[in-house]
Amino acid sequence: MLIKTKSGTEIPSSEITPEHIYHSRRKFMVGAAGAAASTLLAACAPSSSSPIPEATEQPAATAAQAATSAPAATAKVVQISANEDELGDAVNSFEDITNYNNYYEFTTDKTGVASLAKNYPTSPWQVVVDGLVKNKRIYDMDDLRSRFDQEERIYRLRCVEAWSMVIPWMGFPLSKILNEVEPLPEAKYVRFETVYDPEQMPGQKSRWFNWPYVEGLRLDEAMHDLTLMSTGLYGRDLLPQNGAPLRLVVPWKYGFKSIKSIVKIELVDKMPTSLWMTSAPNEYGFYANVNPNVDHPRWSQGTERRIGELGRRKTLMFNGYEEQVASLYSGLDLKSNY
Ligand SMILES: Nc1nc2c(c(=O)[nH]1)N[C@H]1C(S)=C(S)[C@@H](COP(=O)(O)O)O[C@H]1N2
Ligand SMILES: [Mo]
Repeated sequence: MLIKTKSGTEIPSSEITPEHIYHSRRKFMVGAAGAAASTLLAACAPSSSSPIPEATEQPAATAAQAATSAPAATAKVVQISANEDELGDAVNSFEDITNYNNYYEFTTDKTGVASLAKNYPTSPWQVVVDGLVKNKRIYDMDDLRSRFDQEERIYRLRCVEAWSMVIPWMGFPLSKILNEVEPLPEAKYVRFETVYDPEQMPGQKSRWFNWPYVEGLRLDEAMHDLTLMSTGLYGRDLLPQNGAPLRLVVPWKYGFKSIKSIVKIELVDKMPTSLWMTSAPNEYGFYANVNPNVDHPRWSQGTERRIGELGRRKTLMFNGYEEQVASLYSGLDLKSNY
């Protein structure tokens, strides 16, 4: 690929710092920079309503609940280092990101998650990292925040339901945890588990799903620098609806891989079975790489609706991260390994 410089000359992208890395690796000072540098972005985004009926992840038989409207998030002052991603796509508003969510532990209604999750207690919180590792560990959140620098990563999030957003996450690469616990040679996959708390998570009383929510990655995917453990967005700690206090973000895969509110990370030798593989194995596979050429059995994956935009845009191979991740899948048939 050739990259145009400001002077108009073209240079091979291999000879310069990839723009993605330039944009996404800026270390971000949380709080300290103060209000002077903060950007007022949240209050003026277009509404996310669309006349196009949305696809839905749920098994076809599950009836969606009636939409209710959530109160708008109150915090307006937000702080990020750039308001677009490396492709020039605008970041979504704080309002959209915190009021249009998939979090089936609370409800299958995307606009109802924020109010139902609002008071979910996310502190204190511990994360167990065990399985096939040399050093088993239990981290608490303060521990994770102080051990690993928080950086900002502006990533596209592409839901398998064919809508998308651009989100300025805060967090640190998952590889930092993995390097600390030291996977044993037999470890081939990483399995993640969300908290199980049906008393406070009404959706977990639904027997449609095999709770708790589980997801998995191959170890090399988990070690990839793009794979993020997120603790915040827009320069603030995550709100419950976005998976506080700790969630995974894998930007080249469909959103359902990015599991929320993680309490357990386990290194294993066999491919983990995710909640979605149990619910609808013919629709949601283990890999779940964003791929416009492999349709969902019930809808096309060729285009998507960017929240806040009218019309649709083309879905990009690996959600636009092809250069960084395609080599992970050389020799793998992406149609059967969906
Ligand atoms: N535990 C858990 N994690 C989850 C989900 C969920 O229902 N439960 N939904 C997934 C789906 S389908 C998407 S698209 C993203 C949405 O993340 P967001 O609400 O922060 O945008 O979270 C993913 N992680
Ligand atoms: Mo999703």
